[in-house]
Amino acid sequence: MTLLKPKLSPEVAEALASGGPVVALESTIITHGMPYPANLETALGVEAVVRENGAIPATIAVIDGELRVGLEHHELETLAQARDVVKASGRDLAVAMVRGQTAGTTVSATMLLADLAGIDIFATGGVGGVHRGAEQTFDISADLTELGRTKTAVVCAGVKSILDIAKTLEYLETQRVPVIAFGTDDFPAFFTRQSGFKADHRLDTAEEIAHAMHLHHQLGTGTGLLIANPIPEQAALTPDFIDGTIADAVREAEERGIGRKQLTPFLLARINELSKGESLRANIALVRNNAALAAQMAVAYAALKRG
Ligand code: PSU
Ligand code: MN
Repeated sequence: MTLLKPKLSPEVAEALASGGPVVALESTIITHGMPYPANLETALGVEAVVRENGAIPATIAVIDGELRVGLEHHELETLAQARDVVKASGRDLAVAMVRGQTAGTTVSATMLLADLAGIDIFATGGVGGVHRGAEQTFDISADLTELGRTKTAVVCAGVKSILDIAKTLEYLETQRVPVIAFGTDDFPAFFTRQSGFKADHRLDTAEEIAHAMHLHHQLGTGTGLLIANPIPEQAALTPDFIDGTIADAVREAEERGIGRKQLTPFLLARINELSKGESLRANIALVRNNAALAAQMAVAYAALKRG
C-alpha cells in the first residue's frame, strides 16, 4: 500500500527536497501542554530557536482533517486558542481525518507524521512514559511503543516524575530504543537535571549524536532514538520544590478518578497552578534548549546523509 504524504508547507518542502536540516515540533504541547498565551509564545519562540541554529522548523498538527507539516502563524494562533481540540496519538489520526477534526499531535503522532514526511529529528519537552501505578492501570504512553517502531530521533528533557521513571527506562530498553543523555551521565527528570537514574549512554556533542543516529539506522534497527537533554542549570527547579507539587497533583488525579488520555494534560495543568507558574517557566526554557540541540543535530545529520 502506498503511504500517505502529509501536506508540507512550501518552506519545509523546499528544505527536504534539497536535503537541508529540518526539525519537527509537536502540537499537543500547544493544545494540551501549556495555557494560552504562553503556549503560542513558546511555539513561536521554539521555531525561532530552530532557525537561529541553522534548521527549518516544522510544527506538525491536524488542521480540519488535514495532516500538516509546517504551520503558518495564524494556524499556530488558532491551535493555541482552540478549546475542546482533540489530542491525537498515532492511532487517532485516521479518525480525525475522516471527521475533519483539528488535533494537537502527541509525540507518537508527531513521530509518525515526521517519518512520513521524511523528517529525521524532532524536538519536544517531555515524552510520555509509564505512569506511576501502571502495574494496576496499565497506563503506558503510546509514545514508548512508537519509539520502538518509528525511526525518528526525539530530543526531550527526560521524563517528569509524574511518571515512574525506572519503569519508563525499562520499557524503552524492551522496545530497543537507545537512550542517550547529552553531556551528562544522568537521565534528567525534566524540571531537574538528575532523576536518580543513570542514562544508558552519554554523548557530548551534537555531531556525535548525529553520527550515532546514522549508524543506528544503517544497522536496520527500525527504532527511534531518545536523546535526553538536561534543563539548563539556571532554569532548573529544586527537587524539594517540585517533588511535593508533583505528588500533590498525582494524588488529586487519583482522588478525582482522572485517567486515560486526560491524565497527562490534567497533571501538567495542575502542576503549573500549584507551582504558581514556576513549572511553566522551566518548561519553556527546556523546550527551547531542546530545539537548539535538535537543530544542531539536524545540521550535522544532513551533512552525514549527503556523504
Ligand atoms: N509531557 C510533558 N508535556 C507534554 C506532554 C507530555 O511534559 O506536553 C504531552 C506530549 O504531547 C506527549 C503526551 O506525547 O503528552 C503524552 O500523553 P500520554 O501520557 O497520554 O500518552
Ligand atoms: Mn496514557
